[in-house]
Amino acid sequence: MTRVVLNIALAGALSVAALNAADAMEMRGWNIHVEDYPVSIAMESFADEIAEKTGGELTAKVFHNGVLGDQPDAIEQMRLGVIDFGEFNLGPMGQAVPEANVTSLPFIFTSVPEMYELMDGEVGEKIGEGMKARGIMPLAYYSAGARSFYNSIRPINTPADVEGMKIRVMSNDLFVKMVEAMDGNATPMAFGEVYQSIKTGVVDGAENNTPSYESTNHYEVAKYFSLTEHLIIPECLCMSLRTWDKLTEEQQKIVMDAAKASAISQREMWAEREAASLEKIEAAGTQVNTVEDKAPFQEAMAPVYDNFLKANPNLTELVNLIRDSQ
Ligand code: BDP
Repeated sequence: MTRVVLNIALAGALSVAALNAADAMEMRGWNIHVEDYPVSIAMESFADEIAEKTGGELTAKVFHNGVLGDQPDAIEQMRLGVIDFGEFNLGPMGQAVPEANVTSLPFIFTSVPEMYELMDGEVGEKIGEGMKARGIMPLAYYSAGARSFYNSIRPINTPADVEGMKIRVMSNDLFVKMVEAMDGNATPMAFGEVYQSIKTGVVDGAENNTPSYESTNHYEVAKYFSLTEHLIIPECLCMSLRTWDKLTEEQQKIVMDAAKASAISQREMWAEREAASLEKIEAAGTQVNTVEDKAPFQEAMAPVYDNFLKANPNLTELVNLIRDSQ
């Protein structure tokens, strides 16, 4: 008798467990960075909060170091719902979402705080609408600071210093045009290939923020870092719309709140990491030079704007929205 009762109870418990397992959903997330990077730490806190608030019904596993593929591929995978979420730079995202390209125009934002303010407001909303139309649900905007040029040959102080240099860029035609505007040779290439390419002379340099230059050890092979700060491109923690649509309203709210909270901490960690990275690269022998006069770079890169607006007249309004808020 006792045994029968126990068995029934056990069977009941098991079927509840089976039901929960069937209901529970684990989402897979893409990240290109190493585990101790501000983006990675913030993504982990996003995942922890989701698991905690849903009582384990919804979980998120973050795959760091780009193991789920290179960035442009991963964006496509996410649109298809093969990857559920990820943290993407709006540069490579411009291939899929034209609206995102406005943030890849050189010197479009004048400072990182200004970028935050605009991305948290109407500009971010407009770009987000573009993402949604292409299967991507934006959750929150992270920081990637400002990007500057670095190379193994010489410090860059004027656009003329870039002439003839082979520079790796992220995959987006705008960046090719940007380097060509200074008579440099641009090579779009995956992030993970840059170290070896500089080391073997396939390219002379690249452009990025100090935390990425430091975390990838590029400072070992390209010792001139010139603070041109020509691009301030936001990053997006976002989700496949296919995955988003599978969530209950309550889960969507939990995911959205967790994303927003993670962005606040990411931006704080970002500022700290920038300072720490600068210290580390200087100690390692990088020659960092500030670029006092950025006007010649802005002038040289101006045709990038003109050509972009000529090719995308429908985005003029969005560019003006940024300009008018400055
Ligand atoms: C880093 C971005 C990352 C890009 C990388 C790159 O955070 O998303 O993949 O630059 O240059 O700053 O490819």
